[in-house]
Amino acid sequence: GHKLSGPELLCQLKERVVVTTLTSDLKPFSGLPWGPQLPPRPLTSDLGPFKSCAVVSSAGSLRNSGLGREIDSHDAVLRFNAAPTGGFEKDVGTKTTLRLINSQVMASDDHRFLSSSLYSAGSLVAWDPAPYSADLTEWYNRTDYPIFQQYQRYRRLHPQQRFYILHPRVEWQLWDRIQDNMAEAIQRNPPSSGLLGTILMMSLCEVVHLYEFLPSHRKTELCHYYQRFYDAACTLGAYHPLLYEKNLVKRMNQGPDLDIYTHGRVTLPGFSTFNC
Ligand code: NCC
Repeated sequence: GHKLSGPELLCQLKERVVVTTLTSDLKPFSGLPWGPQLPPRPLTSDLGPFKSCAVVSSAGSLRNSGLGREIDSHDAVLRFNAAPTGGFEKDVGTKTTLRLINSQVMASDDHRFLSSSLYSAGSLVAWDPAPYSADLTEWYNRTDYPIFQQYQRYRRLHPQQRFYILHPRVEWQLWDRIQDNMAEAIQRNPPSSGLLGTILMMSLCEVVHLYEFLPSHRKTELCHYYQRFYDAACTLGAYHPLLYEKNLVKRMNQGPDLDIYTHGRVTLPGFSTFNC
């Protein structure tokens, strides 16, 4: 069929992906004893709007990028999972406004989610791969990892920190946009944290800069900038439809192609800045 242009794709995302987080008034949470631990309002009512934002992928190609100062110059910075700033400031900056974490990170012993100070900067947003057509109650009863148990524990230990859970509908509304814009059938797994975080920032910011989501000339098989582990699947995808996500982002990029090559930088407009 007809291949959508960048602006048309942006409009589809704006109109068909409703970025929101769980609130304490939603069923089944409203009827649960711990339900009031959830925020009363969604993240988009509590945070922003920001002028300029950075989304820092965890890619190995950030190593020796020297992008830290540029990343810190943004009004808000989003990081992922266990990606640290300490020891990597020159390349990834120091500021953390938001951290998007998958439920695997929350649950695995390796990441010491409940006790590590890595997670104490900024606000947290967690997500868990929900079944495609599940409602909240079905998902609640069979999450991939024990996201709700860990959420309750973390809230008790860190009651002052803002902590949201992404509404699982967002995953599949975004997945539908990817599938609709690809000729072949893609795996029915949710988008990566990288694309989920990008959409989140597009609903909070006037302009969003992604770093090393589309790899620069530093492209490497090094998986993360913070770990000595090599696997090309980190950049190209295995479980997540990452290659398709990157194809969409490339089409929506409003910055020069040279920015990708030199800085691994993509520029996307915030949803509030364009009409469809
Ligand atoms: O690797 P991960 O992602 O934490 O990276 C965050 C986001 O950065 C982008 N990325 C990362 C590495 C790379 N070489 N290129 C990239 O473009 C991706 O957009 C990615 O989403 C995840 O999406 O949550 C993921 O989490 C890891 C892992 O669970 C955490 O890092 C905790 O250890 C997943 N890895 C495994 O399950 C082994 C990964 O598949 C996706």
